[in-house]
Amino acid sequence: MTESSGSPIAVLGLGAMGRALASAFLEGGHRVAVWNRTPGKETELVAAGATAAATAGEAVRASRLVVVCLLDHTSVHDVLDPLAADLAGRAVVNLTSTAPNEARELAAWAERHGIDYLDGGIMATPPMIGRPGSSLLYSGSKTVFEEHTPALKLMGTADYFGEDAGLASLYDFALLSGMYLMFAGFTHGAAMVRSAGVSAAEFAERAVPWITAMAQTIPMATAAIDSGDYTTDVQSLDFNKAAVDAIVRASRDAGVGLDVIAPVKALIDRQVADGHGAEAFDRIFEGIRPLTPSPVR
Ligand code: FVH
Repeated sequence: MTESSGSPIAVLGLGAMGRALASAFLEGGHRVAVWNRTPGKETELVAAGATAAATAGEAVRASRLVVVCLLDHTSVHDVLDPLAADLAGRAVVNLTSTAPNEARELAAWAERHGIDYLDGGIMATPPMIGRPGSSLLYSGSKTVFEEHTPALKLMGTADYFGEDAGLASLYDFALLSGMYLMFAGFTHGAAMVRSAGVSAAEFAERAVPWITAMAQTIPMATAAIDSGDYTTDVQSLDFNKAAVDAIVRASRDAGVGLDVIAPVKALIDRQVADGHGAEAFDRIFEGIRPLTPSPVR
């Protein structure tokens, strides 16, 4: 069974993201009850047709679907714990960023209280919500995902990863790790060229197409990482060690801190010291992977 387009939805938490989510539901034709701990953030939503609930419980009782977008795991418990009885039999979609084990803990809490729980990770900024490029990842209750897919799709693309409630945030945080390291790498490069008076804006004109082109080569690394066979006849770890050592020297000469590049050098050096210099760069995976990784599915 899927919900009707005008069905009521409660949105708990009206930070920048919660407001964007509530707007998307309103634009999609839903009746939306909104609540925030601190009053005042609901004004524009109410003008657009939302109902301001005096309490979180009031918003919950008006809706079968409850979307939660708060600061963190603790704030989710702060808000939901007193409402466990009201939430029983309803669907909670928690889009608050939580670590995977925190999402699993919330799913177990919800199960104990008869609440249908779907966890989600938002791969978008508030202005992107409901627009092309907005992607949301889900895991947990398949029933909730299937029943509410039309509403979920109002926020962005909706992908379901399985019953393990921690999987969506595992993907979320893994993707964010890549993003943070990419931005950190850009700032390192920007610091290097600043020594020659080049602005970050000018550097970005070169960096964006370069990083975009390099991102296209990521799939070439996956076979080695997934199989554990790092044999290569191009750009071995020895080759990369020479390159990164030169970047370290150039950074030092330019007066740039090594905080971003040093961990990359350390990962390469470790593999080379262990006798893997002839193998591919992707072997640095072996230096950081879980000691007992799950088999590749
Ligand atoms: N904004 C973004 O770009 C990112 C994109 C990816 C996903 N994140 C996550 O979304 C969650 C909410 O983010 P946000 O941008 O809405 O955050 P804030 O604007 O800081 O709003 C936080 C709301 O949480 C409320 N809150 C905090 N602590 C409590 C509490 N103990 N009890 C009740 N509510 C609480 C806060 O209320 P108030 O301060 O206005 O009273 C805001 O409504 C977050 O997990 C991101 O990581 C967004």
